[in-house]
Amino acid sequence: MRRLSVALFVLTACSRSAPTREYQLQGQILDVKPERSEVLVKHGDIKGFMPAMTMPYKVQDSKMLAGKEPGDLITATLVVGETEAHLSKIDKTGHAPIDNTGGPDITESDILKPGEPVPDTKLVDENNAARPLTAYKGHRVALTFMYTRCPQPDFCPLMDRNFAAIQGEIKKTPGLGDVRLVSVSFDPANDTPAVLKTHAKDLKADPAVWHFVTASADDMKGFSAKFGVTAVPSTESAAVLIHNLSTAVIDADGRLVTIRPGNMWTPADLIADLKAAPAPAH
Ligand SMILES: [Cu+2]
Repeated sequence: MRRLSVALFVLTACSRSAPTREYQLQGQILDVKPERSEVLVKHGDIKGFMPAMTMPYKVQDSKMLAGKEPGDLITATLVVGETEAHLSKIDKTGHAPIDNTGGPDITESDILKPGEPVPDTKLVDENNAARPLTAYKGHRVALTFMYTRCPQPDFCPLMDRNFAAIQGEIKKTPGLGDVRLVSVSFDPANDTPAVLKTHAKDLKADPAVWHFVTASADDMKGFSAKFGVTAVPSTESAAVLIHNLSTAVIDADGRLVTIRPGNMWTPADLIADLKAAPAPAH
């Protein structure tokens, strides 16, 4: 009996999730997006975690954004989990005009709007071959962001599972034969073409349909920002990135149809977006 209770205790201790950490930040709200439960904050150094930066943060509850406006000065509590970060508390301390000097890292105006041409970057695929987005002219494209080391099952691995399901769906739907899938890794330091190739094989990605690409760290930062994606190493481990997610549908002329932020969409949602995008002319 005694032995059993010891074993149970060990099991419980092992399954406990990784601890979260909390930081205080001071900054200014630049934009409020209640529908995305997101707020764009320009903040000072977060001691022990992050240098001064402007980036979008998820809030624990969109109700926290009621009455908040661009220009509000705030103090906030940032909760950092293993792979995600969000604000759990926001207190308004004042209001000031927004000073646009100093180059924020991502602003709302950086993020592509529907109808805009998706800019290209030097993307390299899992065969170490150049794979520019211009090569997809004439194809509707679903593009998502991920990295292969992601430890959070409902983040990047979910994007992989969703794309695998979409690959299956487009193969059996005659009207979707032109669709191509592109998974973009924002972790070029680890996700070399060889690593991406193994990952693609593990997912049974059909090389005719689904490609895995990455770019230099600099190019990737600018490219992912267009989709509202940021990825910064966690302080615990350089192998773990604090990041958000974004999945885009691009039409056959290379223009953005829609962006689905986060992980709440389903393969059926994306298939509907793809069907709504005009099929390429033959
Ligand atoms: Cu991830």
